Amino acid sequence: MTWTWRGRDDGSDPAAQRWHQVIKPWDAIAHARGRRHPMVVIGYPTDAGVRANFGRGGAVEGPLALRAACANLPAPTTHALFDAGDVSGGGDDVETWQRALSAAVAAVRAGGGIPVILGGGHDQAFGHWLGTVHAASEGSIVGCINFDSHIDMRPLLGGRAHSGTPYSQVQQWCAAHHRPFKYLLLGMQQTHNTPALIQSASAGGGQLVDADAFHPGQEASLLQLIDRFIATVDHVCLSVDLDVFSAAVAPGVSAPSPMGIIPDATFRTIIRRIASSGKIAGIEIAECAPCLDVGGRTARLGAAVIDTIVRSLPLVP
Ligand SMILES: [Mn+2]
Repeated sequence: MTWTWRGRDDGSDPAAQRWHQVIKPWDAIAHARGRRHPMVVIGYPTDAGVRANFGRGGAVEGPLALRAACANLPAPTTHALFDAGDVSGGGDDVETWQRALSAAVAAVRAGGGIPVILGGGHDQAFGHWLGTVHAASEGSIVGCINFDSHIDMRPLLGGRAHSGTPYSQVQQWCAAHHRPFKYLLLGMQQTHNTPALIQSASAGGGQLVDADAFHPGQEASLLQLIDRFIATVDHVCLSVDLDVFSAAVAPGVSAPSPMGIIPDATFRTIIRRIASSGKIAGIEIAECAPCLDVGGRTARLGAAVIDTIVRSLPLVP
């Protein structure tokens, strides 16, 4: 389905404009030069990976709902906004979707943009990361920071990817190419991951931070841990799976989290710290399923998270 950007209009004063008034179609060739810090929306309209993972479908409509929720956000004063459209063509084949996203991300990176991926099942995280690696200079280290209640390092099912495998795929790619695997998970719920999975992910190089760490008393040590992780990588692919949040604020996901984190001041401090690192190569919002949502609150939360990140991105000269 095609989306036409539209929304509230308070006039053409730059300080009064919203996303829908300033966002332009992305053309990497035309925009590669002369545009400062472009942010480029890419839709990942599939829940094939969610269904292959025995989850509740609906994320296929996520990009549409997230675009609608972003339309009325205040236009950033520091970044030009573009929309590269949706990737397509995968049918039920998750790896085909991942390859299509990887190509789209690499093209945006080559054009000097920061992709803003709107999902879609969390299998998108592998395409996001792989496209970033392909566009990055040889030998640079691309790390993953993932807000998620699930580790998403489960084994492939019959050799096939699904929404629970993106970071297993990153790990396997790194092992096959003799590259360091850099993965930081924030907001894990013990309830949603087996002890075997927690053990194997930790042993395999994943750094897992429990949702209980999102507490004002632990904020300083969590910020330190994040700073230390970021210092070990050249680029960060930042992913926010909306099921990291409590089902009360994010009901519109395949696998809601009754005891998930809330988007309070501690969460905002954490995500601003990551965004301000200067190493963000791409941003993604995963698992937005509008048909499971309540009054659009999950899509609005996804848009608010994007807005919070974009406001904290430093201006790279
Ligand atoms: Mn996930």
